[in-house]
Amino acid sequence: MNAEILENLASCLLRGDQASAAETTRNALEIGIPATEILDKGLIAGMAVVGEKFKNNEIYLPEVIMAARAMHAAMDILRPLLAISNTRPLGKVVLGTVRGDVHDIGKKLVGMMLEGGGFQVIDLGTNISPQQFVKAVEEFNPTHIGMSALLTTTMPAMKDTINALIAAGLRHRVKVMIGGAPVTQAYCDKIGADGYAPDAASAVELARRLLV
Ligand code: B1M
Repeated sequence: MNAEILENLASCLLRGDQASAAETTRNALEIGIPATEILDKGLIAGMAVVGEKFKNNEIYLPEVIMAARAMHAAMDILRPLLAISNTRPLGKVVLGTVRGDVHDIGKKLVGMMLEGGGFQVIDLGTNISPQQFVKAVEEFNPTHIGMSALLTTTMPAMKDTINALIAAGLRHRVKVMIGGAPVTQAYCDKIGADGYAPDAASAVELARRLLV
């Protein structure tokens, strides 16, 4: 039953069906499937298939856009369940997708999980320039900044942002976390970020580790 409903949810993404994605998510919650399982085995699994089909030219950009909208519709329902309120946050994370990159699904998931893990999250959005990150560090005085990149062509903006923080004399004030499908630990070491996380749950562990 659980497997069936989660497969159903994944196929809602493939069809780009926002209404069914939302309804199936509600049904899954009603029958007691935990929000994290709905996320991992339904939505993220579904989006992986979308990515594979896109790569193989079996589907095209409009279908991917529709899939992303369906994913957002489902994530909106899960958000309050993943993000518990915490009166005294462990830390403050300024989050953004780097310059030139509009992918935001993974970044939003990271934000939700961080909130659920007790962090205050300031999500700057997508296509965030190094200067915008610097301005946000000055304005919000966060403990961490989190950068997401989904394109190999936009990964260098992570290094540019670190350079901009150094130039502004702010690098020592924040821990820099990076992630996104093409990002690796080796890249993190190469550009001098403080940590890399492969997925949203590990991003929370990393943020906690970097606090000490
Ligand atoms: Co685009 N796209 N896309 N896309 N897209 C990819 C990334 C691609 C791999 C598809 C493919 O070819 N198979 C490919 C990149 C190739 C490359 O660079 N190596 C690609 C391309 C080429 C493009 C365009 C250039 C296509 C075009 O225009 N011809 C274009 C670029 C636009 C731009 O950004 N300038 C483009 C556009 C789009 C859409 C707008 C249609 C849409 C994005 C909608 C949106 O986000 N609102 C889209 C989508 C949806 C995808 C795929 C299919 C799915 C991405 C996704 O949401 N995955 C993607 C294929 C794929 O990744 N398999 C693809 C689900 C999400 C939960 O996973 O984002 O990896 P992910 O996040 C994970 C982890 O990576 C990690 O945690 C998350 C949750 O576990 N993580 C972090 C992410 N950020 C983190 C930060 C952290 C820590 C962990 O710390 C701060």
